[in-house]
Amino acid sequence: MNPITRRAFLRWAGVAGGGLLAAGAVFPALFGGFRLLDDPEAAAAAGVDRWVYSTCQFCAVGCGVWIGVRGGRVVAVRGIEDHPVNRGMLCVKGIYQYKVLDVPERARFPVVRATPSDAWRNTTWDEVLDHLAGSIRRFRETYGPDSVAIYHSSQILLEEAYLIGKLGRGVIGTRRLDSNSTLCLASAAEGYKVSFGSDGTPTSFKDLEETDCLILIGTNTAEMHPVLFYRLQRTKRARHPFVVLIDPRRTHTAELADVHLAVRPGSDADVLKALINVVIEEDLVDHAFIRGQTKGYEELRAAVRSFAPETVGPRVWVDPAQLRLVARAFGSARRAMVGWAAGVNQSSAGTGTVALINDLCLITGNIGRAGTGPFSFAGQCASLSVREAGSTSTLSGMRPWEKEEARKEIARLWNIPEGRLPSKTEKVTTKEFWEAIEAGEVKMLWIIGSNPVVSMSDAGRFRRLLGKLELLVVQDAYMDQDTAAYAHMFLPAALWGEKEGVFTNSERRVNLLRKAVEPPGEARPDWQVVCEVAHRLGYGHLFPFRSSEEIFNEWRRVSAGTHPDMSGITYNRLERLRGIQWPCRSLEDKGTPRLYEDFRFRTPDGKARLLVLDKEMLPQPVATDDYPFYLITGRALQHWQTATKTKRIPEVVTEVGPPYMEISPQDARRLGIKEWDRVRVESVRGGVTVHARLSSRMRPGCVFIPYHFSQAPVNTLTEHAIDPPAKQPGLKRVPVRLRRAEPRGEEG
Ligand SMILES: Nc1nc2c(c(=O)[nH]1)N[C@H]1C(S)=C(S)[C@@H](COP(=O)(O)OP(=O)(O)OC[C@H]3O[C@@H](n4cnc5c(=O)[nH]c(N)nc54)[C@H](O)[C@@H]3O)O[C@H]1N2
Ligand SMILES: Nc1nc2c(c(=O)[nH]1)N[C@H]1C(S)=C(S)[C@@H](COP(=O)(O)OP(=O)(O)OC[C@H]3O[C@@H](n4cnc5c(=O)[nH]c(N)nc54)[C@H](O)[C@@H]3O)O[C@H]1N2
Ligand code: SF4
Ligand SMILES: [Mo]
Repeated sequence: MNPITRRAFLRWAGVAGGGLLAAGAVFPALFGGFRLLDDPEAAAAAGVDRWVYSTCQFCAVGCGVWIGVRGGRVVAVRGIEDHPVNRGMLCVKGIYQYKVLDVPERARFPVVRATPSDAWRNTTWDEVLDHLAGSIRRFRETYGPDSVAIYHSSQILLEEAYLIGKLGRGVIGTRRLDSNSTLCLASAAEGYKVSFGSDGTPTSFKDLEETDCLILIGTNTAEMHPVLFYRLQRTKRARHPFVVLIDPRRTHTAELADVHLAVRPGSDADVLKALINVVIEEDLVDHAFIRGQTKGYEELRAAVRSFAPETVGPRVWVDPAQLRLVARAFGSARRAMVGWAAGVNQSSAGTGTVALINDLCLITGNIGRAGTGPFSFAGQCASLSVREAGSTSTLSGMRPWEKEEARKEIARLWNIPEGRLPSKTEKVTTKEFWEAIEAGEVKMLWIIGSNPVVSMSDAGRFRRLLGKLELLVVQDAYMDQDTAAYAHMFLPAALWGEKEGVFTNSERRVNLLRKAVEPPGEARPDWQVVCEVAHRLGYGHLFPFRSSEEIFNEWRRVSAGTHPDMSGITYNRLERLRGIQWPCRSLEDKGTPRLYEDFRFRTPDGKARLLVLDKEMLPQPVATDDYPFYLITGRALQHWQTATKTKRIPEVVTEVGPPYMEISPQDARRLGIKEWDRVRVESVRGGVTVHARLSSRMRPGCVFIPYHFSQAPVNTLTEHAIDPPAKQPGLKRVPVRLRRAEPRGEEG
């Protein structure tokens, strides 16, 4: 078996677990979560016929896994010992992922119905695909290509995201194609674009192990990227880098931090401006780098002049001395980095905040060298793949949507007339096409691998507008997925382990997943469904693929010469080298751990831009007398997203329990709320009822609810305002009021 995994993890559990408990955490059972890593051994002891090479299906850390198969069923998962990402480690979700496949709720056959209130009727793939392709053709001809909308997640394969883009943009020609990246990290992608001229994470996990100063902002790495956190913990013990956490909550990630700034929700831009102010005023900048490699320094300097910590401190809830301390540590470190995630991205000021993170790195010369740079921690397993190969925020290959030559090139590579591509008018994303559905302009929506009635901002409104559609198609693995309740057609999808392909992790590492078992019933990989639809629309010659590998080989050609160049990557090389970081331009190329090592950026003059995007940042929601608390939304270690998978894992369900809210003991006492009381939480948009859990992680004035629970869908409370450049909604912070719920009758 795999002694390294188990031993090393138990050691971690001993350290982290003790700390987690000492932090007065709301999860006394967390430690148990790590202990359960014994489980695959038990499963393996029951006998495994073969171990199949793959990658974890959950987060974008991208841990290498062996899938254990017995008698045609997946019965165990263990970490790949020589994988550079995880060296055999896995977190609790990674270990248990084998439990999500063979469950009774899996969709096995395509089904249809005339209206969402009818019962489902079994049908054949032939019939349902004729129906789907026929509807696309009919709506396209009658109302134009934009009457067909497609929305997918980043939990499908790179090959699938690529193919959906080719069908959506190249064949249907719709502007209304988007992915859930818009809810996740669109601000990071856009922030990289405005500062460096292109999307693309500049750094590697290894840089985090080589840095001297690390600011973590809006990330709960301990729970969301646990194996990365394990690596950071080891680094902290071995090399003692200075670590700062900026998060309104004292999460488990704070255990790593020398300084924790428990900022006011939504105040990151001000905090970053204060840090930049100190770095500039105390002359901790890298003048040569600023002169040679950047543009806009004087404007930046002027824009942050009035942001001295003493001015900013009170409004961001931080002691000015702490802001100075952090700025000095960052400015004087030889190698410094900023890591961030959804706490920054999910904001209607997201892109501007990311630009400030980039500014801070640039003015101190912290980019393009080992242990330096801005690092957006990606969320889902394929979130980078969607940005690279998909055609949502850019055309495939991160080609700028609005550039004439990029459009020509894509049309040539796809062998379609350029006029088939949608017009290059303003980028259309989720929010715009929701409005178009409301206005009756969208006739059909095809959702692939996402559960937006729970995950979308302002979900109450989203649920209502689905009723306007003539056809809602849901393509998913589980029949009881919440959005399916609103659908007319359900297409059963193969899951991880049942198909082959690649995911790109947070550090641009392309990782391979081999197929281990057959999908249940007639479930099919998403790429096959896309090919079948293309055939029925008369474009079969452009979709001749018989395997994911054939799609990948086309994508290699399409990617050649672009930023995410994967032309040198093959499935066999991926398995042999345990993943390859793009760009990888030839079969001899071992990949690129770090971008911008020559200090030339992807702007026309090669210089990075120092930007303060004040005009593009919307004011953040502020607590009021009527809605005096900041509700922060986010996640818990054990559950995944809207829990469509993790609710199949009994150990997770038992450990997390029913929907809950974390509240500070002080606020609870003031409101007469006791542990486990049911509390009604209301914003101007809606309310949910949850159990109270008193937690010293919360500061007074803030409460926290994870968005995992469809029984208490917290997105019925969130706002719909979006970041103007990235179009990302502000999902993270909502002014709310609280009261103890009546004993009965206030559910959901
Ligand atoms: N266990 C688990 N892991 C996951 C996922 C999961 O569902 N479950 N999902 C994956 C995905 S798709 C993503 S995108 C990532 C998300 O990973 P993270 O972003 O790390 O997780 P979140 O809990 O969404 O938010 C992170 C932190 O942002 C803080 N925050 C909220 N508002 C603010 C603010 O205004 N300023 C600052 N500085 N911080 C703020 C919250 O308190 C929270 O601790 O996780 C990935 N990993
Ligand atoms: N309030 C609030 N809202 C949030 C967030 C937050 O922090 N706060 N986070 C946001 C973020 S970062 C994200 S990424 C989104 C995620 O939100 P969603 O996009 O809704 O993600 P999931 O809940 O994971 O839903 C994915 C669906 O895909 C299915 N699936 C899995 N694999 C496959 C496959 O291979 N093929 C097909 N066809 N289906 C598959 C699963 O069964 C599941 O139903 O939520 C966002 N919403
Ligand atoms: S850290 Fe992420 S990729 Fe690794 S095992 Fe956990 S969920 Fe899977
Ligand atoms: Mo995400």
